Order: sequence, then C-alpha cells, then structure tokens
Amino acid sequence: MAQASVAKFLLSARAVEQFPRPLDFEAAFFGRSNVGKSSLLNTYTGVSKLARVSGTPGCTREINFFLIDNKYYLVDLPGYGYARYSKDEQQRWAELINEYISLRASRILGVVILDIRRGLTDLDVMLLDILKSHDVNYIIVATKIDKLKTNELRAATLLLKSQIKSAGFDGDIIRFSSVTGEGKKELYNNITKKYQHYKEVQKEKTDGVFVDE
Ligand SMILES: Nc1nc2c(ncn2[C@@H]2O[C@H](COP(=O)(O)OP(=O)(O)OP(=O)(O)O)[C@@H](O)[C@H]2O)c(=O)[nH]1
Ligand SMILES: [Mg+2]
Repeated sequence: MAQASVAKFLLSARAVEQFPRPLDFEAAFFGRSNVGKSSLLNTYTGVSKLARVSGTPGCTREINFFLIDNKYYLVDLPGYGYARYSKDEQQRWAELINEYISLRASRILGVVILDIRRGLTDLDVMLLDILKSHDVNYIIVATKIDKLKTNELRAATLLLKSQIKSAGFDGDIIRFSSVTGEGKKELYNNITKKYQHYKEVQKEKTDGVFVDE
C-alpha cells in the first residue's frame, strides 16, 4: 500500500499557541509559493481536496496540520517568496515558520519541495540553511515532472542535483508529479521509514529519562 489509509485535517494555526501537541514525528512541506506543496499533500494522502490548491500563488496562508493514520502529522506551510504580499505579512510568516522549526526541530522531517523546471533558488537555499542550522533532517522533492519531456527531465534532474550539491546539501532527490502520481510510492516509503526511526529515537529519549531518574 503506497498511501496513508486515514488522513484528516486537524487544524490551521496562525500562531505558536495554536499548534497541536507534538507527536513523535511530523513531515513538514516547505517550498516556494505555488510550487505544489498542497497538491503533493493531497496526492500523498489520496484525498483530493484535503488541502486547498490554487493556480494563484499564496493560497495556503497558515500552518495546516493533518493527522495521518493516527500516528504522525503532515504539515502544509505557506509558501515563501510571494512578492505580492506585503513585507509585513511575509515577515510575519517567516517568523512563524522559524518558530515552528525551532520549537519542533527534533520531530520534523523537512520535505523541501522544488519545481523541477525552476531549479534551486536563493530562497530554497535560505530554507535549507535554516533547517541545517536547527539540525532538522530533510529530503528534497522535485515536483511537476509531468511538465517536461523525457530528455528535458533528464537534463533538469542532472542540473538540479548539481546545484544542490554545489550549494553544500545532499543531492538526492525524489522526482514527483501530483498529476501522474509518479514518485508517490517512493515518498510514502521514505516518510514511513523516517516515522519509524523518529519513533524509536523519541522512545530511547523517554526511556533514557526514566533510567536516569
Ligand atoms: N502539472 C502539474 N501541476 C501541478 C503539480 N503540483 C501542483 N500543480 C499545480 O500548481 C498550482 C499550485 O499548486 P499548490 O499545491 O496550490 O501549490 P502550493 O505550493 O501549495 O502553493 P501556496 O499554498 O500558494 O504556497 C496548482 O495550479 C496546481 O494544480 C504537478 O505535479 N504537476
Ligand atoms: Mg499551499
């Protein structure tokens, strides 16, 4: 089975106080505005209208938490870099996203989503730097691959991998399309494996506390 069996929307948060209680693991979808974060969440869960999708950038305007199989969260974040929002608004979101990362770093897997056609941008590098500075593990997903022909896709993949490596990050990428579902199984397996791992790490931490006491 390559998708979550029960996915439900939990809440939308515009402030730290509104975040749900932390679980052992949450996969958080980061990326530029309009890159396809919410679409990816819908494809991943197999529930087509779970997260709101729009052709207009800036669609997701708060941090949305989804509970998957009663085990972990998927977190849909506002996109960064949408110029038509005021500087104040962009600043507020950047602060909220930063707070989110620093508060829950040990539980987050960053799913950094890029548009295969646009490559790695400065804003993506900024985000990867923030994740790295908080020791947050991440995977990189290149989406909208259905928009390229086979030979274009091959070239774009090579270019993206080399851009990521030259910027000092891990060049592995998962190629994905919300239209064809390609990459969904690989992403699902990857996230599920990470969930198991984080669960064990959290358990060891808790057990450790009891042993020490
Ligand atoms: N062809 C194609 N279109 C996609 C894919 N993923 C998303 N889109 C389209 O891209 C647009 C933006 O998708 P969203 O999922 O809303 O993007 P987002 O990153 O959540 O955007 P914000 O919430 O504004 O940050 C929509 O028109 C989607 O239908 C994909 O894999 N292939
Ligand atoms: Mg969105």
